[in-house]
Amino acid sequence: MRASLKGLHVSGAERIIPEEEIPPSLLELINRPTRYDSMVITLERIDRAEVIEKSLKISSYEFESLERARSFALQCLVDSGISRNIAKRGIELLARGAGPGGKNMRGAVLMDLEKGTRLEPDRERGIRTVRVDWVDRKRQAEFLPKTSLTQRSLDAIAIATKNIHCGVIAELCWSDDPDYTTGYVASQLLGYVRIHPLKEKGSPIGGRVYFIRKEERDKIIKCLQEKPVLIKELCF
Ligand code: PML
Repeated sequence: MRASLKGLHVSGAERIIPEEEIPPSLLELINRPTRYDSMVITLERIDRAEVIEKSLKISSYEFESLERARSFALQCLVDSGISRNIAKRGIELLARGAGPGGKNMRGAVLMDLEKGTRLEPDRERGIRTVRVDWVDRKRQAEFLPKTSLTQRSLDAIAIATKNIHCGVIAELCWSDDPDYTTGYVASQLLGYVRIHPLKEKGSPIGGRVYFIRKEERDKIIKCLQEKPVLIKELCF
């Protein structure tokens, strides 16, 4: 599902479900964005998906200021194997809007972790991680009230888990929703590290940066866009 308001993207979500769950899922997705004037829903048949047993391991950190939270995110990227300069470049890029003219991109930036150059074929579109969901989303959602996680976290954890599975070395993300200020760094080494606040409340600027090895670009793009992946369980 993709929804927009006055030509701007406001919400997107994806489900991999058995056929009988299509009607309730449609209802859920239609009610997901609070405001929109246009919505596109696409249904596609998938015959087989790879199952990953556990998501990345989740941890959460709270900071009293944006500066401290961003410098922690920087350290997480460095600890994940990204050089300080390149990690800084990724944070600065997201902070000013990675698309043309400082706008948000529809998908993620692919950043060469050696040189910091951008590798996505289209800078407006970016790369979207699709075809990923939970084996039993409802069951995973039952954990949410016992934690600080949200439905949005559930989607983001699935995306980040697939990204790392596909060969992304580290990911940096914060939302373009002006009211949602929690973001994360994800990597094989650190897991899914939630960080609050990674942006100022009210700011509509957000997105994702995937740090990758240049020589793996085509293989990673194919995996992110084509390989169906289902994740069994949240890992705490
Ligand atoms: C988005 O897709 O809007 C970004 C979601 C970030 C989720 C962070 C979290 O709550 O774990």
